[in-house]
Amino acid sequence: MLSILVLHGPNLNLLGLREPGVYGIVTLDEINHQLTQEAEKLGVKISFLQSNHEGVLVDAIQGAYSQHQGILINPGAYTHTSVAIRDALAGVAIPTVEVHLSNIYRREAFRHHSYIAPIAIGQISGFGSDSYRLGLLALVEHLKKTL
Ligand code: CA2
Repeated sequence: MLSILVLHGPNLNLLGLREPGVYGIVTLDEINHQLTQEAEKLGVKISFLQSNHEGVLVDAIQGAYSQHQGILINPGAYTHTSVAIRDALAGVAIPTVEVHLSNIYRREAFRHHSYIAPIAIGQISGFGSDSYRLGLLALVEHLKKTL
């Protein structure tokens, strides 16, 4: 069975609890629950990790090698800063889909650049919590076609 690792970056543990005007009212637990249901429908296994620490995310990506066939990641603010996360994803060469709750291209200029996008299969940005569900679907479709 295909196994997907979902990674949530810094501050995403605050979803639904702070700044609902920007990021909505859905909590991270609710997003993970929706993804678990979607994964069941798609017939794939799914695991989750949220961390506020860049090195923890790098370790999780390295640990995914030969354990997971796909990575779904919202790198949060590390999207715009982290060469380390990009290098880890490129290093393990696990097909990755990048997702964002907000449309990063409608926001401040510093959010328009992603270090992750060039090494990802693709990016889904701007659909709130649906970005994760759409991203999982795109990732699993891609894996089923290519593996
Ligand atoms: O839109 C996204 O998903 C982002 O990855 C969210 C990041 C932001 O830095 C990226 O530019 C775009 C921020 C996540 C912070 O989440 C919070 C949630 C509730 C309260 C405060 C922060």
